[in-house]
Amino acid sequence: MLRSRSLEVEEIRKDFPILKRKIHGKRLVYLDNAATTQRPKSVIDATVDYYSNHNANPHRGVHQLSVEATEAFEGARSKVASFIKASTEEVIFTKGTTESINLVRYGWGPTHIRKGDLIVLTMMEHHSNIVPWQLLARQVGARIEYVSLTEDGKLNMSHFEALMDQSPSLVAFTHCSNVLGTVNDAAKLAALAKRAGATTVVDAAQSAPHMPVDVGQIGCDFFAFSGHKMLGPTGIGVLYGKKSVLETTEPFEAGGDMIKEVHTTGATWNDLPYKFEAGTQNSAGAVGLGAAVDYLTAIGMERVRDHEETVSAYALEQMGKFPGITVYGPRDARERGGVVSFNMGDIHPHDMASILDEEGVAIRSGHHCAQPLMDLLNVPAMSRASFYIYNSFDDVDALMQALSKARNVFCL
Ligand code: 7TS
Repeated sequence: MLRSRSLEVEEIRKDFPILKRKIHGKRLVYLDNAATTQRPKSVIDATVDYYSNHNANPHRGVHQLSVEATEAFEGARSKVASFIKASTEEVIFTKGTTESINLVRYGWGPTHIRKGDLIVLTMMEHHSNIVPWQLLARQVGARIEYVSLTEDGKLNMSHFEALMDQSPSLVAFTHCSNVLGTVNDAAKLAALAKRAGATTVVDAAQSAPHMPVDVGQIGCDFFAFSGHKMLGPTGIGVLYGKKSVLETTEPFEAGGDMIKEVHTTGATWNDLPYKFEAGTQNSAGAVGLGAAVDYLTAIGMERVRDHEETVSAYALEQMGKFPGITVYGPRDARERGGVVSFNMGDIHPHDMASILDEEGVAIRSGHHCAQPLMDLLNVPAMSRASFYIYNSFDDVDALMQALSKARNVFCL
Protein backbone atom coordinates (compact mmCIF):
# COMPACT_ATOMS: atom_id res chain seq x y z
CA MET A 1 0.00 0.00 0.00
CA LEU A 2 1.52 3.31 -1.06
CA ARG A 3 0.23 5.82 1.44
CA SER A 4 -0.32 9.49 0.82
CA ARG A 5 -2.77 12.05 2.16
CA SER A 6 -3.45 14.12 -0.90
CA LEU A 7 -2.82 12.10 -4.07
CA GLU A 8 -3.79 8.66 -5.33
CA VAL A 9 -0.16 7.67 -5.67
CA GLU A 10 -0.90 4.07 -6.59
CA GLU A 11 -3.09 5.21 -9.49
CA ILE A 12 -0.55 7.81 -10.60
CA ARG A 13 2.27 5.25 -10.59
CA LYS A 14 0.37 3.13 -13.13
CA ASP A 15 0.77 5.96 -15.65
CA PHE A 16 4.58 5.77 -15.52
CA PRO A 17 5.94 2.74 -17.41
CA ILE A 18 9.47 3.07 -16.00
CA LEU A 19 8.24 2.73 -12.41
CA LYS A 20 7.51 -0.95 -13.14
CA ARG A 21 11.23 -1.55 -13.60
CA LYS A 22 13.26 -3.50 -11.10
CA ILE A 23 16.68 -2.17 -10.16
CA HIS A 24 19.08 -4.88 -8.91
CA GLY A 25 15.98 -7.03 -8.38
CA LYS A 26 14.32 -4.43 -6.15
CA ARG A 27 11.36 -2.09 -6.66
CA LEU A 28 12.57 1.17 -8.22
CA VAL A 29 12.35 3.97 -5.67
CA TYR A 30 13.03 7.00 -7.84
CA LEU A 31 14.10 9.94 -5.68
CA ASP A 32 16.11 11.95 -8.21
CA ASN A 33 13.30 14.15 -9.46
CA ALA A 34 15.17 17.43 -9.02
CA ALA A 35 17.60 16.17 -11.68
CA THR A 36 14.88 14.93 -14.01
CA THR A 37 11.43 13.46 -13.52
CA GLN A 38 9.97 10.38 -15.18
CA ARG A 39 7.41 10.64 -18.00
CA PRO A 40 3.82 9.38 -17.95
CA LYS A 41 2.52 7.35 -20.87
CA SER A 42 0.39 10.31 -22.04
CA VAL A 43 3.55 12.36 -22.63
CA ILE A 44 5.33 9.52 -24.40
CA ASP A 45 2.19 8.86 -26.49
CA ALA A 46 1.79 12.54 -27.40
CA THR A 47 5.29 12.70 -28.90
CA VAL A 48 4.85 9.36 -30.70
CA ASP A 49 1.49 10.53 -32.08
CA TYR A 50 3.03 13.79 -33.25
CA TYR A 51 5.81 12.01 -35.12
CA SER A 52 3.48 9.24 -36.37
CA ASN A 53 0.63 11.42 -37.59
CA HIS A 54 1.30 15.16 -37.70
CA ASN A 55 5.02 15.75 -38.21
CA ALA A 56 6.11 18.65 -40.43
CA ASN A 57 7.95 21.92 -39.87
CA PRO A 58 5.63 24.39 -38.06
CA HIS A 59 5.16 27.89 -39.57
CA ARG A 60 6.80 26.86 -42.83
CA GLY A 61 4.21 25.42 -45.14
CA VAL A 62 0.62 25.65 -46.29
CA HIS A 63 0.24 21.90 -46.74
CA GLN A 64 -2.01 19.97 -44.37
CA LEU A 65 0.72 18.44 -42.21
CA SER A 66 2.46 21.77 -41.73
CA VAL A 67 -0.85 23.27 -40.61
CA GLU A 68 -1.37 20.38 -38.16
CA ALA A 69 2.21 20.66 -36.85
CA THR A 70 1.74 24.42 -36.37
CA GLU A 71 -1.52 23.85 -34.51
CA ALA A 72 0.12 21.24 -32.26
CA PHE A 73 3.14 23.47 -31.54
CA GLU A 74 1.06 26.59 -30.88
CA GLY A 75 -1.47 24.56 -28.91
CA ALA A 76 1.38 23.53 -26.61
CA ARG A 77 2.39 27.18 -26.21
CA SER A 78 -1.19 28.07 -25.18
CA LYS A 79 -1.17 25.30 -22.57
CA VAL A 80 2.12 26.51 -21.11
CA ALA A 81 0.88 30.12 -21.13
CA SER A 82 -2.25 29.15 -19.15
CA PHE A 83 -0.13 27.04 -16.78
CA ILE A 84 1.90 30.09 -15.69
CA LYS A 85 -0.88 32.65 -16.38
CA ALA A 86 0.99 34.47 -19.15
CA SER A 87 0.00 35.45 -22.67
CA THR A 88 1.24 33.28 -25.56
CA GLU A 89 3.47 36.05 -26.97
CA GLU A 90 5.37 36.03 -23.68
CA VAL A 91 6.15 32.28 -23.83
CA ILE A 92 9.39 31.44 -25.65
CA PHE A 93 10.34 27.82 -26.20
CA THR A 94 13.98 27.04 -25.40
CA LYS A 95 16.02 23.89 -24.68
CA GLY A 96 15.54 24.34 -20.94
CA THR A 97 16.26 26.58 -17.97
CA THR A 98 19.93 26.92 -18.87
CA GLU A 99 19.20 28.16 -22.38
CA SER A 100 16.41 30.41 -21.10
CA ILE A 101 18.78 32.19 -18.70
CA ASN A 102 21.45 32.42 -21.41
CA LEU A 103 18.89 34.01 -23.72
CA VAL A 104 18.47 36.79 -21.16
CA ARG A 105 22.24 37.03 -20.65
CA TYR A 106 22.93 37.44 -24.40
CA GLY A 107 19.74 39.10 -25.64
CA TRP A 108 18.96 41.49 -22.81
CA GLY A 109 22.26 41.71 -20.88
CA PRO A 110 24.73 43.65 -23.03
CA THR A 111 22.23 46.36 -24.00
CA HIS A 112 20.99 46.91 -20.43
CA ILE A 113 23.94 46.24 -18.10
CA ARG A 114 26.77 48.76 -18.19
CA LYS A 115 30.22 49.15 -16.71
CA GLY A 116 30.06 49.49 -12.94
CA ASP A 117 26.44 48.24 -12.72
CA LEU A 118 25.50 45.87 -9.91
CA ILE A 119 24.10 42.38 -10.51
CA VAL A 120 22.62 40.71 -7.41
CA LEU A 121 22.53 36.90 -7.14
CA THR A 122 22.10 34.68 -4.08
CA MET A 123 24.32 32.10 -2.41
CA MET A 124 21.81 29.34 -3.22
CA GLU A 125 21.94 29.57 -7.02
CA HIS A 126 22.50 26.73 -9.46
CA HIS A 127 25.53 27.29 -11.73
CA SER A 128 23.20 28.10 -14.60
CA ASN A 129 22.04 31.20 -12.71
CA ILE A 130 25.59 32.22 -11.79
CA VAL A 131 27.97 31.58 -14.68
CA PRO A 132 25.95 33.43 -17.38
CA TRP A 133 26.02 36.53 -15.15
CA GLN A 134 29.72 36.14 -14.43
CA LEU A 135 30.33 36.10 -18.19
CA LEU A 136 28.11 39.15 -18.68
CA ALA A 137 29.82 41.00 -15.81
CA ARG A 138 33.21 40.21 -17.34
CA GLN A 139 32.05 41.37 -20.78
CA VAL A 140 30.65 44.74 -19.72
CA GLY A 141 32.60 45.42 -16.52
CA ALA A 142 29.70 44.98 -14.08
CA ARG A 143 30.08 43.69 -10.52
CA ILE A 144 28.24 40.88 -8.75
CA GLU A 145 27.12 40.61 -5.12
CA TYR A 146 25.62 37.49 -3.57
CA VAL A 147 22.84 37.61 -0.96
CA SER A 148 23.99 35.66 2.11
CA LEU A 149 21.96 32.94 3.83
CA THR A 150 20.68 32.42 7.35
CA GLU A 151 21.73 29.44 9.48
CA ASP A 152 18.67 27.46 8.36
CA GLY A 153 19.26 28.07 4.67
CA LYS A 154 16.95 30.98 3.92
CA LEU A 155 17.84 34.26 2.25
CA ASN A 156 19.21 36.87 4.63
CA MET A 157 16.55 39.50 3.93
CA SER A 158 18.38 42.35 5.63
CA HIS A 159 21.35 41.70 3.33
CA PHE A 160 18.98 41.51 0.34
CA GLU A 161 17.44 44.85 1.28
CA ALA A 162 20.86 46.43 1.88
CA LEU A 163 21.88 45.36 -1.63
CA MET A 164 18.68 46.86 -3.04
CA ASP A 165 19.80 50.17 -1.51
CA GLN A 166 22.73 50.04 -3.94
CA SER A 167 20.28 50.24 -6.91
CA PRO A 168 21.19 47.04 -8.75
CA SER A 169 20.40 46.76 -12.46
CA LEU A 170 19.64 43.05 -12.33
CA VAL A 171 18.45 40.72 -9.57
CA ALA A 172 18.47 37.01 -10.46
CA PHE A 173 17.34 34.45 -7.90
CA THR A 174 16.03 30.93 -7.63
CA HIS A 175 12.39 30.41 -6.72
CA CYS A 176 13.26 27.13 -5.02
CA SER A 177 16.77 25.86 -4.19
CA ASN A 178 17.73 22.55 -5.78
CA VAL A 179 19.95 21.83 -2.75
CA LEU A 180 18.34 23.36 0.36
CA GLY A 181 14.78 23.06 -0.89
CA THR A 182 14.16 26.62 0.35
CA VAL A 183 11.18 28.24 -1.37
CA ASN A 184 11.82 31.95 -1.78
CA ASP A 185 9.01 34.49 -1.70
CA ALA A 186 9.44 35.39 -5.37
CA ALA A 187 6.70 38.05 -5.35
CA LYS A 188 8.26 39.84 -2.38
CA LEU A 189 11.80 39.66 -3.83
CA ALA A 190 10.61 40.85 -7.24
CA ALA A 191 8.71 43.76 -5.66
CA LEU A 192 11.75 44.87 -3.63
CA ALA A 193 13.98 44.56 -6.71
CA LYS A 194 11.52 46.46 -8.86
CA ARG A 195 11.29 49.25 -6.30
CA ALA A 196 15.10 49.47 -6.48
CA GLY A 197 14.85 49.83 -10.27
CA ALA A 198 16.18 46.36 -11.14
CA THR A 199 15.08 43.85 -13.76
CA THR A 200 14.33 40.43 -12.26
CA VAL A 201 15.12 36.91 -13.48
CA VAL A 202 13.50 34.02 -11.61
CA ASP A 203 15.06 30.57 -11.96
CA ALA A 204 11.93 28.45 -11.70
CA ALA A 205 13.50 25.09 -12.59
CA GLN A 206 12.50 23.69 -9.18
CA SER A 207 9.28 25.65 -8.66
CA ALA A 208 7.17 25.64 -11.82
CA PRO A 209 6.94 21.81 -11.78
CA HIS A 210 5.89 21.71 -8.13
CA MET A 211 3.52 24.56 -7.22
CA PRO A 212 0.90 26.86 -8.72
CA VAL A 213 2.54 29.72 -10.62
CA ASP A 214 1.18 33.09 -11.69
CA VAL A 215 3.93 35.15 -13.30
CA GLY A 216 1.82 38.33 -13.19
CA GLN A 217 1.28 37.93 -9.46
CA ILE A 218 5.03 37.31 -8.95
CA GLY A 219 5.71 40.44 -10.99
CA CYS A 220 9.07 39.31 -12.38
CA ASP A 221 10.48 40.26 -15.78
CA PHE A 222 11.83 36.82 -16.74
CA PHE A 223 10.91 33.33 -15.49
CA ALA A 224 12.79 30.22 -16.68
CA PHE A 225 11.99 26.51 -16.38
CA SER A 226 12.61 23.07 -17.97
CA GLY A 227 10.17 20.55 -19.41
CA HIS A 228 12.11 17.49 -18.26
CA LYS A 229 11.71 18.43 -14.60
CA MET A 230 7.90 18.47 -14.94
CA LEU A 231 7.15 15.15 -16.69
CA GLY A 232 7.92 16.55 -20.15
CA PRO A 233 10.56 15.58 -22.72
CA THR A 234 14.21 16.60 -22.53
CA GLY A 235 15.39 19.40 -24.80
CA ILE A 236 12.36 21.63 -24.28
CA GLY A 237 11.99 24.46 -21.80
CA VAL A 238 10.45 27.87 -21.42
CA LEU A 239 11.45 31.46 -20.98
CA TYR A 240 8.62 33.73 -19.93
CA GLY A 241 9.42 37.39 -20.51
CA LYS A 242 7.19 40.35 -19.74
CA LYS A 243 6.08 41.78 -23.10
CA SER A 244 7.50 45.27 -22.53
CA VAL A 245 10.86 43.74 -21.53
CA LEU A 246 10.95 41.31 -24.47
CA GLU A 247 10.36 44.25 -26.80
CA THR A 248 13.68 45.76 -25.69
CA THR A 249 15.52 42.41 -25.76
CA GLU A 250 17.71 41.66 -28.77
CA PRO A 251 17.43 38.29 -30.53
CA PHE A 252 19.60 35.60 -28.94
CA GLU A 253 20.06 33.47 -32.01
CA ALA A 254 19.52 34.54 -35.60
CA GLY A 255 18.22 32.54 -38.54
CA GLY A 256 15.00 31.32 -40.07
CA ASP A 257 11.57 32.33 -38.70
CA MET A 258 12.86 34.95 -36.26
CA ILE A 259 12.83 37.65 -38.96
CA LYS A 260 10.14 39.73 -40.61
CA GLU A 261 12.25 40.74 -43.62
CA VAL A 262 15.84 40.17 -44.63
CA HIS A 263 17.66 42.21 -47.27
CA THR A 264 21.33 42.45 -48.09
CA THR A 265 21.42 45.63 -46.03
CA GLY A 266 19.88 44.17 -42.85
CA ALA A 267 16.87 42.52 -41.27
CA THR A 268 13.82 43.27 -39.13
CA TRP A 269 12.50 40.98 -36.42
CA ASN A 270 9.41 38.84 -36.29
CA ASP A 271 6.67 39.45 -33.69
CA LEU A 272 6.88 38.06 -30.17
CA PRO A 273 7.66 35.34 -29.30
CA TYR A 274 9.01 34.21 -32.70
CA LYS A 275 11.77 36.84 -32.62
CA PHE A 276 13.45 34.51 -30.10
CA GLU A 277 12.83 31.18 -31.83
CA ALA A 278 15.39 30.97 -34.65
CA GLY A 279 15.55 27.85 -36.79
CA THR A 280 13.49 24.66 -36.71
CA GLN A 281 12.11 24.23 -33.21
CA ASN A 282 11.73 21.15 -31.02
CA SER A 283 8.05 20.88 -31.86
CA ALA A 284 7.69 17.27 -30.71
CA GLY A 285 9.22 18.31 -27.38
CA ALA A 286 6.78 21.20 -27.11
CA VAL A 287 3.86 18.84 -27.81
CA GLY A 288 5.16 16.49 -25.11
CA LEU A 289 5.45 19.42 -22.70
CA GLY A 290 1.86 20.37 -23.53
CA ALA A 291 0.80 16.84 -22.57
CA ALA A 292 2.78 17.12 -19.33
CA VAL A 293 0.98 20.39 -18.53
CA ASP A 294 -2.35 18.62 -19.19
CA TYR A 295 -1.36 15.79 -16.85
CA LEU A 296 -0.31 18.14 -14.02
CA THR A 297 -3.32 20.41 -14.53
CA ALA A 298 -5.68 17.43 -14.28
CA ILE A 299 -4.16 16.62 -10.87
CA GLY A 300 -4.11 20.29 -9.84
CA MET A 301 -0.95 22.14 -8.84
CA GLU A 302 -2.30 22.90 -5.34
CA ARG A 303 -2.56 19.16 -4.74
CA VAL A 304 0.90 18.54 -6.22
CA ARG A 305 2.33 21.10 -3.77
CA ASP A 306 0.34 19.71 -0.86
CA HIS A 307 1.47 16.16 -1.61
CA GLU A 308 5.14 17.08 -1.81
CA GLU A 309 4.92 19.04 1.42
CA THR A 310 3.42 15.98 3.13
CA VAL A 311 6.05 13.58 1.80
CA SER A 312 8.89 16.01 2.59
CA ALA A 313 7.57 16.58 6.12
CA TYR A 314 7.56 12.81 6.66
CA ALA A 315 11.11 12.51 5.25
CA LEU A 316 12.35 15.36 7.47
CA GLU A 317 10.71 13.73 10.50
CA GLN A 318 12.27 10.32 9.77
CA MET A 319 15.69 11.78 9.06
CA GLY A 320 15.50 13.88 12.21
CA LYS A 321 15.16 10.64 14.22
CA PHE A 322 18.05 8.97 12.44
CA PRO A 323 21.37 9.25 14.30
CA GLY A 324 24.28 10.88 12.48
CA ILE A 325 22.35 12.51 9.64
CA THR A 326 22.80 16.21 8.91
CA VAL A 327 19.92 17.67 6.90
CA TYR A 328 20.43 20.99 5.11
CA GLY A 329 17.89 23.77 4.63
CA PRO A 330 14.76 24.90 6.50
CA ARG A 331 13.34 22.45 9.07
CA ASP A 332 9.72 23.27 8.24
CA ALA A 333 8.37 21.48 5.13
CA ARG A 334 6.04 24.43 4.49
CA GLU A 335 9.09 26.54 3.70
CA ARG A 336 10.61 24.09 1.24
CA GLY A 337 10.00 22.15 -1.94
CA GLY A 338 10.32 18.38 -2.27
CA VAL A 339 14.12 18.32 -1.97
CA VAL A 340 15.99 16.93 1.04
CA SER A 341 19.80 17.10 0.97
CA PHE A 342 21.81 15.40 3.69
CA ASN A 343 25.09 13.90 4.77
CA MET A 344 25.72 10.98 7.11
CA GLY A 345 28.93 11.01 9.14
CA ASP A 346 31.97 10.81 6.89
CA ILE A 347 30.30 8.68 4.23
CA HIS A 348 31.03 10.23 0.87
CA PRO A 349 27.76 11.00 -0.94
CA HIS A 350 28.90 8.99 -3.99
CA ASP A 351 29.43 5.90 -1.76
CA MET A 352 26.05 6.60 -0.18
CA ALA A 353 24.34 6.81 -3.58
CA SER A 354 25.98 3.51 -4.66
CA ILE A 355 24.79 1.67 -1.57
CA LEU A 356 21.29 3.07 -1.97
CA ASP A 357 21.30 2.08 -5.64
CA GLU A 358 21.87 -1.55 -4.64
CA GLU A 359 18.56 -1.25 -2.77
CA GLY A 360 16.80 0.19 -5.81
CA VAL A 361 16.80 3.70 -4.34
CA ALA A 362 17.91 6.37 -6.83
CA ILE A 363 19.22 9.59 -5.26
CA ARG A 364 21.70 12.18 -6.50
CA SER A 365 25.08 12.80 -4.93
CA GLY A 366 27.65 15.51 -5.61
CA HIS A 367 27.78 19.29 -5.57
CA HIS A 368 24.44 19.60 -7.38
CA CYS A 369 25.83 22.35 -9.63
CA ALA A 370 25.88 24.69 -6.65
CA GLN A 371 29.55 24.87 -5.71
CA PRO A 372 29.42 28.37 -4.12
CA LEU A 373 26.78 26.97 -1.74
CA MET A 374 28.94 23.90 -1.00
CA ASP A 375 31.86 26.25 -0.24
CA LEU A 376 29.64 28.32 2.05
CA LEU A 377 28.48 25.25 3.95
CA ASN A 378 32.03 23.88 3.91
CA VAL A 379 31.11 20.51 2.42
CA PRO A 380 32.42 19.08 -0.87
CA ALA A 381 29.20 17.26 -1.67
CA MET A 382 25.80 16.10 -0.41
CA SER A 383 23.33 13.29 -0.96
CA ARG A 384 19.90 14.43 -2.10
CA ALA A 385 16.47 12.79 -2.20
CA SER A 386 13.90 14.69 -4.24
CA PHE A 387 10.22 13.83 -4.51
CA TYR A 388 7.41 14.10 -7.01
CA ILE A 389 3.80 13.09 -7.49
CA TYR A 390 4.53 9.34 -7.71
CA ASN A 391 6.50 9.16 -4.46
CA SER A 392 4.88 8.08 -1.24
CA PHE A 393 5.67 7.51 2.42
CA ASP A 394 6.67 3.98 1.41
CA ASP A 395 9.43 5.44 -0.76
CA VAL A 396 10.65 7.43 2.24
CA ASP A 397 10.56 4.21 4.32
CA ALA A 398 12.59 2.44 1.61
CA LEU A 399 15.09 5.31 1.70
CA MET A 400 15.37 5.07 5.49
CA GLN A 401 15.92 1.31 5.34
CA ALA A 402 18.64 1.79 2.74
CA LEU A 403 20.23 4.47 4.94
CA SER A 404 20.26 1.98 7.84
CA LYS A 405 22.09 -0.45 5.59
CA ALA A 406 24.64 2.24 4.69
CA ARG A 407 25.19 2.96 8.36
CA ASN A 408 25.86 -0.74 9.00
CA VAL A 409 28.19 -1.06 6.00
CA PHE A 410 30.26 1.82 7.34
CA CYS A 411 29.97 0.60 10.96
CA LEU A 412 28.75 4.02 12.16
N1 7TS B 1 18.28 25.90 -12.03
C1 7TS B 1 18.02 25.05 -11.05
C2 7TS B 1 17.52 25.56 -9.73
C3 7TS B 1 18.19 23.68 -11.27
O1 7TS B 1 17.91 22.82 -10.29
C4 7TS B 1 18.64 23.22 -12.53
C5 7TS B 1 18.93 21.78 -12.80
C6 7TS B 1 18.87 24.17 -13.53
C7 7TS B 1 18.68 25.50 -13.25
C8 7TS B 1 19.29 23.79 -14.91
O2 7TS B 1 18.25 23.12 -15.56
P1 7TS B 1 18.47 22.47 -17.01
O3 7TS B 1 17.20 21.74 -17.27
O4 7TS B 1 18.75 23.56 -17.95
O5 7TS B 1 19.64 21.55 -16.85
N2 7TS B 1 19.22 21.06 -11.64
C9 7TS B 1 19.71 19.81 -11.57
C10 7TS B 1 19.87 19.18 -10.36
O6 7TS B 1 19.61 19.67 -9.27
N3 7TS B 1 20.35 17.95 -10.57
O7 7TS B 1 20.52 17.77 -11.89
C11 7TS B 1 20.13 18.93 -12.52
